[in-house]
Amino acid sequence: MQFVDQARIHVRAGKGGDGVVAFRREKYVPAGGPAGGNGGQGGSVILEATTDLQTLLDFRFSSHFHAADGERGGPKNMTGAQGKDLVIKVPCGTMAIAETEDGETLLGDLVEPGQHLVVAKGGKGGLGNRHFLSNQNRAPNYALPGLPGEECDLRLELKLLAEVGIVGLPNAGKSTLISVLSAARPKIADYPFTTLVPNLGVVPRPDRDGVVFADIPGLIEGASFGVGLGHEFLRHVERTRVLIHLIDATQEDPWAAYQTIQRELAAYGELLVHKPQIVALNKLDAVDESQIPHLMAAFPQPPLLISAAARQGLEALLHSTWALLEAVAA
Ligand SMILES: Nc1nc2c(ncn2[C@@H]2O[C@H](COP(=O)(O)OP(=O)(O)OP(=O)(O)O)[C@@H](O)[C@H]2O)c(=O)[nH]1
Ligand SMILES: [Mg+2]
Repeated sequence: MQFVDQARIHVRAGKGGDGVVAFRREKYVPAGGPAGGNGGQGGSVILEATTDLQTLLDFRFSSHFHAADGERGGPKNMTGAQGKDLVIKVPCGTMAIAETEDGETLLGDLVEPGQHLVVAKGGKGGLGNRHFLSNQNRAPNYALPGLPGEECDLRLELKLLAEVGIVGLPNAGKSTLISVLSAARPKIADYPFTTLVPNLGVVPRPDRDGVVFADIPGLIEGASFGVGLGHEFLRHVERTRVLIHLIDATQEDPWAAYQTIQRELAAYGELLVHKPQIVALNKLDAVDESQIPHLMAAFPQPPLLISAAARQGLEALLHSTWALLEAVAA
């Protein structure tokens, strides 16, 4: 599936620095004692949750992450410098799952902004020969190498897909809408079921983080019972906070179209049909102006009037969306 809410990365922590063998050399002291320092600890790879990111999109372009190695110990009992940790920012809501031949292990859930999760621990530095000084051995001439850092394949999963779900019958213009509001470029065509999987787009919001919108395809009559593509995607609708219900105003009975979708949402679950919703009639550019009052009269609450293709009414639509998001957050 083509969701951008999953990413695979490889993480490798730094190797510990080697311990060293060294002896003190001092004036007037013929045979100085052991003085080889320990190696520094390798850097760890750490995930950090941030509200700056909404998707795992960035990981399509970089997928290998290595933290720095620790440095070798030095003479005069000097411990080598620690390798720097590598901090990878991920959106809040990201789950980190380690994938091994034996299966999968959930390493953790990054929920709160600033939360950290060590996904690969840096290797321990090796002990220098100074550490092995004892009464039995006054001049140990061995030291230990640093240990390798942990390494693993990680799957990142972002459960919180989108805050705003765009629902509506096939061909309503959902993909067109997300394409004019965000940088997403889904396929658009004048036949139903053009979109086969939900498209995500980040829609900029003034003075705030962008908001992830999802174009939820394939909802038709019977979707809640598994007809069409829609059933699988209703669970994504479940996770959104508000819905934009888009209706093609050029079809014969827009109100019937609205009710079809409402019935499917209701049949899937209480949660969906009671989700706050903005109703928008689309393709107003293709409707005869004299028809508009008649169209609107069918709806108990007047819907917003937009044209995604002609980019009309979008400001009002976004304005209502931000207000509704604020209201549900309060
Ligand atoms: N005249 C007009 N046509 C529009 C508008 N918005 C979308 N369309 C057209 O309607 C058709 C369907 O648009 P899509 O964006 O693919 O619709 P969709 O809801 O994503 O459809 P599916 O992916 O098939 O469910 C395309 O031919 C669009 O060009 C609009 O505002 N005005
Ligand atoms: Mg589409």
